[in-house]
Amino acid sequence: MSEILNEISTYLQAGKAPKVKELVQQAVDEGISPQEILEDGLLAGMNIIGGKFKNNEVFVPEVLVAARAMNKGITVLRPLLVAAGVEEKGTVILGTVKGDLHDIGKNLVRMMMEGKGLKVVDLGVDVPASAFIDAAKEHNAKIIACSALLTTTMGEMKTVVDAVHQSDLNGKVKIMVGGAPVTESFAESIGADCYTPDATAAAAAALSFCVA
Ligand code: B1M
Repeated sequence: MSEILNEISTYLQAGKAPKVKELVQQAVDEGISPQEILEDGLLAGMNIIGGKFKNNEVFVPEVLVAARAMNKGITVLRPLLVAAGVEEKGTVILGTVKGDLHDIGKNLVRMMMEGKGLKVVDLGVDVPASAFIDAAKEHNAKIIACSALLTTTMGEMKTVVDAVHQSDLNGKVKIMVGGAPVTESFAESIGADCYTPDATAAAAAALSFCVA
């Protein structure tokens, strides 16, 4: 693999956003394909950070700066990828449910999903069920992903699941849930399609739904 792609991966892991952006531009100028820069430079680095995060070798701040560096690199590539007709792997509607303002974990989920090449429409925090549904229809999404950090707002996930089942999205979108108080058995009890305990696992599961 080209040395510059290794450098992109290394600087991304170190969270050096301006350097990553500069190297991505340099790689483009050297004639390396945008797809190769994305897969073997940016995503390779993000996958390493994701693995370390899962194993508690790095923590939230490191993941946030690495994700920021990845986003800087992607700003250079995005127009080229679209022009080259590289299809995004699928769209995810993501948000923290109604009544809940915690967004740090949700933001990590977003970054990890983007790191897998998924398009994420982030509705933010305090998102009512109707907004998840409207956005999924508008963006032709494959997944609705809900985060909740409070035992008092977990129940809102059932409202989202019920609303999807009663809409014409039923059977067309998968509903993923997560957040500190959420468990596998809770997810099953409300009829969600998937529970994952952390952002890395959420991104892997979302990708598997999108490429299935
Ligand atoms: Co709040 N808060 N908070 N808080 N807060 C908790 C959650 C709490 C456990 C603290 C405690 O009492 N020990 C407690 C909840 C208790 C409960 O319900 N059982 C609590 C409370 C009570 C409250 C308030 C009610 C306090 C008050 O006002 N009296 C209030 C509620 C406001 C509201 O939402 N309506 C409140 C407010 C706040 C702040 C605004 C101050 C701030 C949030 C800032 C922000 O998010 N921008 C805050 C914070 C920071 C916390 C703690 C300290 C940290 C949460 C966090 O960001 N963790 C938290 C205590 C704790 O967890 N130690 C606490 C780091 C983050 C990376 O983890 O979000 O769990 P987490 O995300 C993980 C996984 O859960 C998972 O992936 C991430 C990691 O990979 N994940 C998903 C998350 N979403 C996922 C979705 C998926 C899959 C995985 O698929 C879709």
